[in-house]
Amino acid sequence: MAELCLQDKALAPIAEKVLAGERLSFEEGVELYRSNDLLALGYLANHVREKRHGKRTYFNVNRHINPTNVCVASCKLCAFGRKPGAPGAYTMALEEAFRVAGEGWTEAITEFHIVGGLHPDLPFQYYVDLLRGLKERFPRVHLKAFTAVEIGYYSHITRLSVREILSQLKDAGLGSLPGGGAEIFAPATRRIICDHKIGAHMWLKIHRTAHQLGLRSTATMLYGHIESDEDRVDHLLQLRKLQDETHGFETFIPLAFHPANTELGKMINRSETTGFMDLKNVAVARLLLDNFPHIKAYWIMMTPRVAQVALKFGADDLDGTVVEEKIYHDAGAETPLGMTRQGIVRLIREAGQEPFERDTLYRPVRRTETSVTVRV
Ligand code: V47
Repeated sequence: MAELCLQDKALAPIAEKVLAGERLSFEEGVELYRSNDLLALGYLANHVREKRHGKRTYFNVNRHINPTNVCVASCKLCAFGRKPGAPGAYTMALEEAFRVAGEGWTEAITEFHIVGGLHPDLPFQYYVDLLRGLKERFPRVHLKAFTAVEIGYYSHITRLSVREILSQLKDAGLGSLPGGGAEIFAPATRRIICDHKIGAHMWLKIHRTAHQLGLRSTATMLYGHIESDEDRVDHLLQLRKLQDETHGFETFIPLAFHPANTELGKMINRSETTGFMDLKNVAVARLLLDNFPHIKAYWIMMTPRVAQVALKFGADDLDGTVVEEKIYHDAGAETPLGMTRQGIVRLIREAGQEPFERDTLYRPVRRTETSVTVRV
């Protein structure tokens, strides 16, 4: 404790617990969010991060693919979804999706991150064929695809169980689930920001089922809109509880709300989150989610500058090359659409840390001039 100078004395008992490796309670989580002693939060979160990972910072070379933005839901938080036939609405034919997947191939991508809208007319078979076709063309690329919200929708339109949907997608090449659609679990807030989405119970059930089928997944939380400190802590502790049960989550990613072009942005008339809030969310997540191996700084959402600093506030993973991002850029993000491998490595090195290229399952990726291998 000698190195830690607390400005907020209320943090002292929590700091003792963190340094002793003890689990924090709901009330202590709220206390962390209420505190403005950002450097103390960062010190404690970095302590936990370094105990787990030392100076190692993970990153991956991935590509996002959004096969359609047509969506039957009208979530107030979203600027990406379009109604059928509306200006800017698009749906990729399978061949087009395969072509898009191959663009930017020089970076030797190890992961496709695939999410899209809830399309009213595409049959479930489209998604099965999409995965199967990608796997045939890019057999070594991991397919991280479809948020729990999309999985729930496929179950709804086919009347098949979640387990059956996930099993069919797994057979077609699904490797893991991304963490989108979690937003905020607290029902009163969730009803306002995304009343058309599945509820918390269903989101958690889908991830639980995926874990039972041997799939790994990630989890997210959307902050910086109308949620309270209690909502955030409740969200994180529900994730922690499921992780105690399944140990299937690899990573947690705090996502900052981008208000431009969204109904919610108009309602709350608030600008984007600040660096202070972004760093606090990374640090508190690292402190509360004691059973999550990784905390990711998603530079697209928090800017490369803040994401780099987040590596000293609890984050151990910097996502990713991305190549072409749509969800945040439709909501006004001014970050680039993607970053090179070298750009990511530079951010990590200049933070005094050691870049470690991983695949989706955190296995090391080794590159030579002509080949890329994943050590299993
Ligand atoms: O679920 C949508 C969010 C998520 C907005 O799993 C918005 O590794 C801010 O989940 N402002 C999709 N956020 C992205 C996502 C993700 C990103 C990176 C890595 C991983 C992972 C997952 O984006 C949605 C929603 O929470 N979102 N609209 C908006 N206006």
